[in-house]
Amino acid sequence: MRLDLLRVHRIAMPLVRPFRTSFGTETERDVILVEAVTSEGIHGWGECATMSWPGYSSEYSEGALDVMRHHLVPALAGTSMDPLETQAALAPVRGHFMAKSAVLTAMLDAWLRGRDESLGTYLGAVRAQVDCGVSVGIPSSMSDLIDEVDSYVDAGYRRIKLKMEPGWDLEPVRVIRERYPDIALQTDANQAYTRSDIPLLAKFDDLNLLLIEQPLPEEDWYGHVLVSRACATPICMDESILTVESADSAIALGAASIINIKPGRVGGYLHAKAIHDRCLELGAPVWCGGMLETGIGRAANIALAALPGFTLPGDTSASNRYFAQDITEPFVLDDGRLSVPTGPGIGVDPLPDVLARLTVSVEELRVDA
Ligand code: NPQ
Ligand code: MG
Repeated sequence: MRLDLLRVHRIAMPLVRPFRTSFGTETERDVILVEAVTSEGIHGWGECATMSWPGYSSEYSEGALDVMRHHLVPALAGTSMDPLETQAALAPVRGHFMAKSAVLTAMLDAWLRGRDESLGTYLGAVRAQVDCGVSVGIPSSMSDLIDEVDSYVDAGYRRIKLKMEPGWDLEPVRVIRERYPDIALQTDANQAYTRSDIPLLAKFDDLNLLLIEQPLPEEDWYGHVLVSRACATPICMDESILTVESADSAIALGAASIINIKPGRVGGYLHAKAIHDRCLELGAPVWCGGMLETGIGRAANIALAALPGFTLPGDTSASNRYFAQDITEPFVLDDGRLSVPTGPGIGVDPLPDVLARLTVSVEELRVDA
């Protein structure tokens, strides 16, 4: 089985409500779906985690498309569909993890469908359902925050994450902690603080949080060591972690004690599994992050989150957290959990009519033999 072509679908997904973080406000998810078509006519799907602009990290959708067209697809010429071989073929291209992940996942999905094996089984899932958390954006008022958190608690989410930034941090977290004394609660700053904010970050110690995620800029490793020393609350890294070695360094240096694994950010599911394996050896908990994925990316993330080291609830929310209409059959919360898909590959497909309705453009990237 060989790769014939990659079909790149650009889709515009309206969000059910604006999602504000310390880096900006998103009202629509501009999604790139990669469809791998093999010589046997098998179709596999991968979702690109990029946003339309480089606000979360330096990667962004037009950049991902450019590197796919000019560097990733040409590098795939002559390779088989074997996941280790496709990953090795892209390794000479530095960075561009989200673009690589989308391409590799589409090919992995097609390869697994050809073998009639699910992604969960292939990765080593040990659970049929995963505990789900939800990420709450920065709202326009405290009463909006309370209403939104109430709705997620009522929906059964097993952990709440509050986005924060300077000026919206200690007070809202304290309000939610007082309203829900026992709920699993954590925060995410998306790099919005500096070393001079360490005394402020230490004040969260009174609020019994699971963790504080990525308080400082992604490059500030020693700063995270200082935060970790000053805070009893565990520090988790997201944006800083790109490879097994960066995860290993984070734990060894004491920059973080918990790792957020996002398959897009680390270049695909094999790399995500490798980071999981290393953290499991080190005894460091991991959890599966989210990038507002449609059902395509969500399905694969849920399979990953079923691995044994994913001991904390992930940002693997139900479809309706973000979208009134998902591109696949919706993922629906059941007692705060989602079921790991059991079908071949990622186990889900785009709904053809929904895909057609939301598609902005389609481009075919051919692989020379
Ligand atoms: C995080 N995600 O953990 C991110 C960042 C994030 C679920 O909190 C559009 C596309 C908007 C991707 C906003 C969650 C986004 C985005 C935030 C990712 O840091
Ligand atoms: Mg984060």
